[in-house]
Amino acid sequence: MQPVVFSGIQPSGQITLGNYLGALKQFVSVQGDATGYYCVVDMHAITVAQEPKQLRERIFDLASLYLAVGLDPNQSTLFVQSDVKEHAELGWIMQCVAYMGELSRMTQFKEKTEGKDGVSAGLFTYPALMAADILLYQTNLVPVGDDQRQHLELTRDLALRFNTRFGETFTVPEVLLMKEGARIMSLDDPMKKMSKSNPNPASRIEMLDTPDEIRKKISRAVTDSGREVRYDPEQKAAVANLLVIYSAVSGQTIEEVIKQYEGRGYGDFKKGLAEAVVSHLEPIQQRFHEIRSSGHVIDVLHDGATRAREAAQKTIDKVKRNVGLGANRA
Ligand code: ATP
Ligand code: LTN
Repeated sequence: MQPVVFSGIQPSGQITLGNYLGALKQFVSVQGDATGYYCVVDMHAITVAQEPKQLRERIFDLASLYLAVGLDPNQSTLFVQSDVKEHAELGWIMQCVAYMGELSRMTQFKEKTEGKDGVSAGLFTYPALMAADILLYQTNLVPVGDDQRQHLELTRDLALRFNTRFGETFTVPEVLLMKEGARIMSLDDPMKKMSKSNPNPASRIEMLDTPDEIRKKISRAVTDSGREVRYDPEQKAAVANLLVIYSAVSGQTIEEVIKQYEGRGYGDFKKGLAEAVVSHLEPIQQRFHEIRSSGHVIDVLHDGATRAREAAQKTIDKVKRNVGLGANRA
């Protein structure tokens, strides 16, 4: 049997090269060998304020990008989280399995709330909903970026706790991380991860940036002292990050890239990198615009939700039976 793979991305901003290299690219690379479920997690997005019209547009943007990078709706199930209400249902049950203590230890929650007023309760219980997303499909593997590792650990803990308390119900999933690309850093600060919600747009490359925007951002990216292109994540974190990006978009190994720039400075290296990114993204962008304007994505998402619902219902029936919920005696 093929492994079940599940992952989700929030429609909370413009998708970045970090999201692509850490997550999306893995979705495509496992596609032939897995039963894949790829979700637009809109209910996660509303844990922080979203403008309704913009949210709806971003849902279609993200789904179109799923298709543009190569997810094939005949092989993978693409859908929107809120279209399958079993996510909310199991999300609540997982909130009742998760402890306040473990949720308070989540670093993403700490980072996203630091110095903020009006933090929603949903942002706090967010990892319980994420666990529900994954466990509903009896998932074996979850391709994500490095920042989601802690949430995955919690998901495993919750699955094990549930199985112990209520009997074997869930498959305990494993995280799938890219060897390189699991943590792409900001262009303006190699100590921070590239993020779609960073207030500085120059800190990230967005999947739909124009070639000129990409060239400009890369030419302004911070580098380290010296002028030698060398892979040293400790001493030369900024250049190491650019090398990881170069290797991922060009298909060359890091060693090959270094060799190519031997004896040449950062200027040449950045120019080469910009062209490699531009030419990697160009066909994706072209497909994106075609798909986005065709309206085809609505049918894909409806069909995906129907298929996802079928799988999710099986799990939720089992969960309710094992927990003792509802009026069914089955
Ligand atoms: P935000 O920064 O607004 O929280 P995000 O950019 O982290 O959002 P998510 O929707 O939370 O985006 O993440 C989608 C996927 O992309 C997740 O699997 C996440 O681990 C991965 N990801 C996000 N940023 C990076 C990055 N800089 N490098 C590698 N993977 C990343
Ligand atoms: N929490 C993730 C998004 C997310 C997810 C999921 C990822 C929600 N549900 C299920 C993998 C599997 C994030 O913030 N990147």
